[in-house]
Amino acid sequence: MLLLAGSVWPASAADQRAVNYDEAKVPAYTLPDPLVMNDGTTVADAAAWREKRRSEVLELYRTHVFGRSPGRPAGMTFKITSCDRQALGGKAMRKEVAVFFTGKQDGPSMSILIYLPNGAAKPVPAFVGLNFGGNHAINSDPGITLSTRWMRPGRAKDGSVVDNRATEKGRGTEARRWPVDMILARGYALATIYYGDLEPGHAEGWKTGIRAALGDAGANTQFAPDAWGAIGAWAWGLSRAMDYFETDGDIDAKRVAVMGHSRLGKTALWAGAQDERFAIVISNNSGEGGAAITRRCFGETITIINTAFPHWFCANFKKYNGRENDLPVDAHMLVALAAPRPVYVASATEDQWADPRGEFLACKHADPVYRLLGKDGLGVEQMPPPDQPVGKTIGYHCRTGKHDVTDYDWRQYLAFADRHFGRNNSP
Ligand code: GTR
Repeated sequence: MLLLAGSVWPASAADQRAVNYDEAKVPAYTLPDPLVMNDGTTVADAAAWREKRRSEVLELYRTHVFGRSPGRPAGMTFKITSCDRQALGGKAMRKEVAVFFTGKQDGPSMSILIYLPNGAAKPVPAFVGLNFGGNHAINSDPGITLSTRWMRPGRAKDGSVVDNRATEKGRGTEARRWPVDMILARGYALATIYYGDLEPGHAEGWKTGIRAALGDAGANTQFAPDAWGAIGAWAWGLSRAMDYFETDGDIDAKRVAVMGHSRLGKTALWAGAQDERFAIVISNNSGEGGAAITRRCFGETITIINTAFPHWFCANFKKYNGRENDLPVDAHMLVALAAPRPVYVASATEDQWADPRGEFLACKHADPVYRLLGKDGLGVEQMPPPDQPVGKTIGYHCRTGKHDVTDYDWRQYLAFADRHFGRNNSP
């Protein structure tokens, strides 16, 4: 299967006919109120959100959408496998850290690639995100270890086909989405992990991923209806990276922003929802199952996503195919699970598949939770024109262009992090 742009990928011709891109045809819907408890009573104050309602919403997401993930494995160990203090022409320290989930070096593991800005006062704040193409794809730095995991077949920069083994040609193929120099120049570290270390990105990927190695896969054929899907597995890996950051004196683990694009944007939202150690949560073009209001049935729908990617969510989520209104949550509640921490949602004008307006509305309807917690939330009522970032503790923009991560997006994330981390280095 070749990697296709996320903006146009309905599962079949029939699904394609069913896709709605007409605002006038968005059905009438009522969103579940994030501030109404399961028993019908209203959340009266910040303490009630923190102590009761937040866990209820999290539990609803676990049961119906992403499934339940295990915690930190007891025997997990870390090993620095490489360190170069003069990487990228002297600009950065590059570290690679192996995380052995069961403590066994031949057991399930992931590799974290970290760049730290040289000359910055330590510990530094950091961005962490999963990548699609292997750590070696995020920069052409020849010092990055080539991934030995399964790779999605694709094309190298010279146009030649890269098969499912990483080769030298794969280096830097995703660099466009990872402006390492810009991030370092602003005084942030960047940490990234290949998502395939946790679970390769295809329907059978779980068999060689951590869900089989650590989860409740049993005979490797059946998952419990609320057991974690692939997104749960990927998000779990981000929390294990956070476990590592807490041990690394170069990184300020209290100032880590988790960021992801597309399916990995859904993953970043879910990681940030479950793990409050992430200080900022950033969703780039996450769309259906991420930041887009699913009840709008605009662009990708639950049926389409569960058909094309049956492995992403828990089995229970399939009950909501074509029954969006019965789902006890919607995307505004996923955004609100970041509260009171800053959360940023980014859309793109040509990414109608991900429903930019639905992503904006999720921010807007998360706003009451932020306000209850004494934060200033989104602070606007209307969706802003393209390329006009808005918001306070909830940030939002809709960039001109396609489903992608661009320097424009990163500039907004850096400025947002600067503001919330009390840094004054915005250009
Ligand atoms: C699309 C999918 C989106 C998005 C994207 C990706 O085709 O429909 O929900 O997640 O793939 O992650 O590549």
